[in-house]
Amino acid sequence: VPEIKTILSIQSHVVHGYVGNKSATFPLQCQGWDVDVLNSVNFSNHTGYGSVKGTKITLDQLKDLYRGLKDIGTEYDALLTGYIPNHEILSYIGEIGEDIKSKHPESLWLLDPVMGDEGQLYVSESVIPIYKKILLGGLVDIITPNQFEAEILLDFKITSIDTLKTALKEFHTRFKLKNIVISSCSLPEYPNEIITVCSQITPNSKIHSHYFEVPIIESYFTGVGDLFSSLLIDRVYKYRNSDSSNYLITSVNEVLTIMSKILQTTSKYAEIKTGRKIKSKMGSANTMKEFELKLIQCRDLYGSTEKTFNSTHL
Ligand code: PXL
Repeated sequence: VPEIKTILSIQSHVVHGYVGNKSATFPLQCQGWDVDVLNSVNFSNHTGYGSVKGTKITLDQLKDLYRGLKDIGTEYDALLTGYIPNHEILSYIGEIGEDIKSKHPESLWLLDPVMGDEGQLYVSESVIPIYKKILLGGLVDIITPNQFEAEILLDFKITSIDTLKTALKEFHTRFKLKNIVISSCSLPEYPNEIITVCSQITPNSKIHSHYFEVPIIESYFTGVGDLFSSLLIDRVYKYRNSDSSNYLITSVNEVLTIMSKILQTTSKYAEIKTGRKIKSKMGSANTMKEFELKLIQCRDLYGSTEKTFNSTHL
């Protein structure tokens, strides 16, 4: 009988579409994870539609649910945390992380500090100091900020390969983080690509950083980061004890390879349905619907170990 791993995933729920837990759960299940799904919000759809209904979890509700999980004795091999709308909830999720890690120090915590993108914050500003506090607590194994989120956590702008290197060093030294993946960076040195960077501390305490140049697919996708972190936590969990100096690069390469196919598939379906190429974020709700990630159509991809990207030492 294949071993089933257990993960607690704390992210958004949307009734329609694929962001947050709706984006992470199915791929994780396909990879043999028992996913305990704790929803930080219960929305009709993602916020990019311009129109959204629903509710956010309250602190009391969250405490109640976690107490319920403790009462029945749940245990986890991994914890995945994503979009958390406010600082009280985030603070308590910090405590949940501490609780899980105290029971199983070897469990893996991937924290995606979802705060915004391209200069725009889409959570309350009050979460910023709490994210910093959680990271300084030393229990998070891997973070996956985008460029904007990395800049917020470090209080400086990433504008070049040099400042990117400084950013990674700061994450490793100030926040004592072992693994960092900056999922998407736009740098003037690479006008036609998105840069994905991964950096890890080797067993002899050296910083090992690599980047991948990922061709930009001009379109409008949402939930991409959530899918990325779900595929990544699976790979890192599987590979971290095998090839200790390179597991992060291998993991990121496999995830980028799958992501690239999913985005191409999503784009293709959307173009066929709408009859045109869509490159801007401004769209009607009907167009937005066509750009929901094609996670079901792509169900055979999640286990792929293909690696089509080249990494460059930073
Ligand atoms: O993918 C990030 C995300 C998470 N949760 C909700 C969102 C979004 C992005 O739009 O709207 C509710």
